[in-house]
Amino acid sequence: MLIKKSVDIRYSEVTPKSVYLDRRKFLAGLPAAFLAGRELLSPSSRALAGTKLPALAKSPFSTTEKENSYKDVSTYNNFYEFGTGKDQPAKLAQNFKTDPWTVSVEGDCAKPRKFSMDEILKVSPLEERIYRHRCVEAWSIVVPWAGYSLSALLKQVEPTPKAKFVAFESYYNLGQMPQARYSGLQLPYVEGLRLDEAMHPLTMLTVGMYGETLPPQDGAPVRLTVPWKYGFKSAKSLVKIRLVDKMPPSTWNLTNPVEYGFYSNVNPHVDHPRWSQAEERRLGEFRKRPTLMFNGYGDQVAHLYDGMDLKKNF
Ligand SMILES: Nc1nc2c(c(=O)[nH]1)N[C@H]1C(S)=C(S)[C@@H](COP(=O)(O)O)O[C@H]1N2
Ligand SMILES: [Mo]
Repeated sequence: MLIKKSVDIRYSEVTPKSVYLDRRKFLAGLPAAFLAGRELLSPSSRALAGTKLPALAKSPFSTTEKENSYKDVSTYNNFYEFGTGKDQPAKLAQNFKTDPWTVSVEGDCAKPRKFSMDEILKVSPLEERIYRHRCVEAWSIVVPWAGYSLSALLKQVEPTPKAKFVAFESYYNLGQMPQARYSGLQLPYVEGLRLDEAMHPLTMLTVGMYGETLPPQDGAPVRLTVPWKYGFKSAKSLVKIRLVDKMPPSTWNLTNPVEYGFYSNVNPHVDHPRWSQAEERRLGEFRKRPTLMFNGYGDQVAHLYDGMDLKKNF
C-alpha cells in the first residue's frame, strides 16, 4: 500500500472541470487587461462535481472486478431528495450547492467539533477503493470510490465508552430539493450503524469517485459507503455524524419497518417481502449474478455478527 502525506487541496479553491472549461472558452474572447484580477465564475455558485483529486493511494480492500462506467454510476441513482426516479437525481441535483459545507461530529465523544470540507479532506490520506455496491432493488455496481476509513474521522473526536452506535444525517433543504416533497420519506435522511460496524476499516467516508470529487447525485460532497450492506445504509451528502448510546432511527426502517431492518446486511437468504434477494443485475449487464452473503465481504465482516440470527436481525 502506498503511504501518502495529507492532501493539500483547498476544497473551496478547486475549480470544477466544467467551470474551468467554460471559463477558458469565455476567457479566450476577452482582452487580458479586462480579466486581470477578476474572478469570473465563482466555484461556490454551483456544485463542485468533477474536480480532479490529488493522487490516490491504492487500497488492499479493492475488488479486481471490472468497474462500471462513470456514466452508469452517475445516471442511475437513488437520492430521493432529488426525485424518486433513477434518472432524476442526475438532472435535478446539478446545481446542488456543496460549498461551503461542514460536517458536525458530535454526541458521546470527548472532542465534538465541526469539520469544514477542507478539514475532512485532511483527516487521512485519500485512497481509491474499488467496492461492489448493491441496492436492495437488486442492481449492483462496481465503483472506484475515493476517501478513507470512517474510523479515522471518528477517532479525531474520541468516542467515549457510552457510544454504542453512530447516527448519520444527510443535508435537507426543500429550497434546494423541491422534489423531496414527493419522496414519501420522512426527511432529513437518517441512517445508523453499530459502533463496531462504523469503526470497521471497510466502512468508508467517501469524497470522490473515478479520481474526482463526487457529483451531486452520488452524494456530494461527502457520503458514507458501507460495501457489505444494502445501498441505503450509505447516506449521502452528510452534515451530521452523532455518537449515541441507543440504536438510532433509519429512514427506510421508519418508512417501512417490515421491508427494511436496521442491519440490512446483503443477504441472499433473506428475501425482501416483495422480491428475492438471491440474485442481482450488474448495471450494464443483461445476465443475473448470484448475490453473495455480505456482498462478498464475509471474510472481513462476518465476525461482527457471530451469534446473531441474521433472519431476525435483517
Ligand atoms: N440522503 C440520501 N442518501 C441515500 C439515498 C437517499 O435517497 N438519500 N438512497 C440510498 C440508496 S437506496 C442507495 S441504493 C444508495 C445509492 O447510491 P448511488 O446512487 O451512489 O449508487 O444511496 C443511498 N443513500
Ligand atoms: Mo438502494
